[in-house]
Amino acid sequence: MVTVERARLSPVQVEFYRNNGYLTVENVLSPEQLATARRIVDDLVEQSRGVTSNTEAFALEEGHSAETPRLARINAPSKRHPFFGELYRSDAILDVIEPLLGPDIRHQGEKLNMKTAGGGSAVEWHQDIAFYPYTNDDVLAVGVCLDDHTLENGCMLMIPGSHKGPVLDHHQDGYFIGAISPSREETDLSTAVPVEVGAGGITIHHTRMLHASAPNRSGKSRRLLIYTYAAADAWLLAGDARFVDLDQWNDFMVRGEPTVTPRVIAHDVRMPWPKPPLEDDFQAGRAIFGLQTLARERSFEGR
Ligand SMILES: O=C(O)CCC(=O)C(=O)O
Repeated sequence: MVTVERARLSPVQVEFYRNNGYLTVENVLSPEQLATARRIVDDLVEQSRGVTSNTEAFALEEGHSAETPRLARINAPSKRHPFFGELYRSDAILDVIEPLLGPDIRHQGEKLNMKTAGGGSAVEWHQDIAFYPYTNDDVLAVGVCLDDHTLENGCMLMIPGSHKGPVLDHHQDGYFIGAISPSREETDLSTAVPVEVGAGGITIHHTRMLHASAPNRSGKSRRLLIYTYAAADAWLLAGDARFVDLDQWNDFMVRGEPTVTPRVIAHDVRMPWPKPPLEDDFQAGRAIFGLQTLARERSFEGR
C-alpha cells in the first residue's frame, strides 16, 4: 500500500502567503483522488452532449456540440457528485488552509473551470472580493488542479502583493461586470506571475488577490476545481442564496465552531451591484468565463 504524506504548510510557506497573497502546494490529492475526480468530470462532460444551452449544471464553451462537448464550467460540483463535497470537507485540504484561516472555517463556494484544449476562455483581471465582500478578509480560494497547469494551457496569473492593495473598480457604465479595466487602473500588470502547479496540487489565493488567466491555446485541458473558504467569523455583506436560515448556513462549516458575532475590520468594500442586464448568463455561472468580455463589448449606457 502506498502511504501518501499529507501536505502541511511550513512557516516559510505561511509567510510567503501573507506577503504575496498566494501559494502553491503540490501533491495535495492522492493519485486515487485525482483519478476519481477526473473520471467523474469525464462522465459529466459526456452527459453534457445532450445540452444545447447553459443549464444549472453546465456553462457551455464556444463551439460546444453533441459531437464535441466543450464546457467552460461545471457549476456547484458537489451537487453533481458527492465526491466533490467530500473533497471540500477533506483533511487533505483543510489541514493546509487552517494555518491561513484559523481553526473555524466555512465553505463558501465552488465551481469547476474547465478550459478545454485548444481554446478554453480567458478570465479577465479581477479580485474575488469584488464579487463577494465580507466583514473581514480572512477569505481565500483553493484551486485544485485536475491537470498540470502551465503557462501554455492558461494557468492562473497573479500580481504578488496585490492583496495588500485596494479593492479595484469592477464596474463599467454603472454596472458590475466582474473585471477591472486594465487601462483605467494604476495596477502594474507587468508584474504578473504564472502560477504553475502539477495535477493533484493546489493553488491558494487571498480574496483581494488580483488575478486572471489567458486562453488555453495548447492541446491539453486545464481543469481547475475552485473551492472558496472563509473564517467562520467572516460574514458576507452582499447576501448569499445559501443563507436561507442559520442551520443551513452553519451546515457549510467544515471545521471548528460557527459564530453569530462577525468580526468586522476596517477595509474598503465595493458592492457587486447592479448586475448588468445579462441575468441569464450570471445565473448560468458565466459571470467569469466569457461574460466579462461580453459585458465589456456591450455598452450599458442609457439602460
Ligand atoms: O479559472 C481560472 O483561470 C480563474 C478562475 C477565477 O479566477 C474565478 O473563477 O474566480
